[in-house]
Amino acid sequence: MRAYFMDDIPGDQRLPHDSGRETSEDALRSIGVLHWHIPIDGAGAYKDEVLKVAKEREYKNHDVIVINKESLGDEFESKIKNFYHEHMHEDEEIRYILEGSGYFDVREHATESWIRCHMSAGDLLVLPAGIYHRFSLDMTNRVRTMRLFKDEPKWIAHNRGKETDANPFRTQYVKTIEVQ
Ligand code: KMT
Ligand code: NI
Repeated sequence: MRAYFMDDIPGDQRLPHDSGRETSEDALRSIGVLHWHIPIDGAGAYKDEVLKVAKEREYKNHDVIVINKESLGDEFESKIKNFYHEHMHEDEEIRYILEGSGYFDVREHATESWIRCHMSAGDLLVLPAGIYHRFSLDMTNRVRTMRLFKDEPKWIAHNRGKETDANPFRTQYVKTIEVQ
């Protein structure tokens, strides 16, 4: 995974938008974002490894989603739009890339900058509850991802706005990162 600050140049969300400013795993950790690389091996040991992380963090469910035009059909445009709308969840979320690549953008609270995490097969990302983020395909237009859920496999996104800013999970997140 490569993580860097995005540039502010308008254009296709699937382009890299690379400002050239790198960020570090430490900087990501300071906003509650964790990354592991668990290589996909033919024997399937990666699965045990991912599920072990999930169990340690008390996850109960997971699913696998293929994000591309062919697999999502009529839902493709609306899904892509919703994923890229800045949002947060009331649960922590884990995403593990099985095939292909894509971008998870996370908002650095102190600077309001977007940090772009370019994830590819074997990358696992933990996004804390309450962090503003979004997802985009890259120019390859396809990703197969395991989504791990603390509870039922539902995907409730709270789009950024006044109401979401006051959501207790959001205010708790902001408090947690500010004391560091
Ligand atoms: C999210 O929470 O933004 C997503 O799950 C995006 C789709 S998973 C690649
Ligand atoms: Ni999300």
